[in-house]
Amino acid sequence: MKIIKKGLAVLLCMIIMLGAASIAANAGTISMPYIWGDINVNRKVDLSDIVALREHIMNLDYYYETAHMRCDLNFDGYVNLADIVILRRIIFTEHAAPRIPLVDDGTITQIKQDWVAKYTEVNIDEIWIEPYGSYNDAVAVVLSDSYHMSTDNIWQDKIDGVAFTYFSGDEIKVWKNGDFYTLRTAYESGLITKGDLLTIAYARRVSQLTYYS
Ligand SMILES: [Ca+2]
Ligand SMILES: [Ca+2]
Repeated sequence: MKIIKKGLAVLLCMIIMLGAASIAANAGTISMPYIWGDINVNRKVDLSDIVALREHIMNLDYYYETAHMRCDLNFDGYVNLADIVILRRIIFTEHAAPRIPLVDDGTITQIKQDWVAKYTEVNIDEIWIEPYGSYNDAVAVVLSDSYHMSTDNIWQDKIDGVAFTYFSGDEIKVWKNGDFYTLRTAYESGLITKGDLLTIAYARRVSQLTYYS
């Protein structure tokens, strides 16, 4: 099972990296390959998804599996009745997916420059960056470069009830005014709100699932 876990981690890591361009191009719209609430992956959200979600609850899988990611609609790391409540709201009240606030190209370049100045010696073009939205000038991102290689550790951080699964090396950071913070520090120090945290969790889910759709 451990080998399978590691294989999945590597695969998901690759998918996250492949998804970078996609999320940047599509952020702010709802026409994404991953549709919030589409549990059975038929590109519609309807009663059949409630059936599929109930089936998943009866047969729980490991937390990092894609089915579990699709089912965890409130991003708390669990799949249970609370997610059915959200799904019913999505279906019956047209409850919309969180909107990911766009990050402009100039800000992306600035974040890369600040990252180089503080943490690495690589050329700015060698930095891979995936934005998860801009929140009152605080920008959530995943950054990597050849000096910061990922490992195959999987761990989960839960911040005020919002779960983030990390494949080591792809932790979400928050940039503001040239400084970088962990997501937890950014939230606990008031740089981002609980609502922002949920949107960031959604953006990450979109990233992780985009190439499975
Ligand atoms: Ca569906
Ligand atoms: Ca949940």
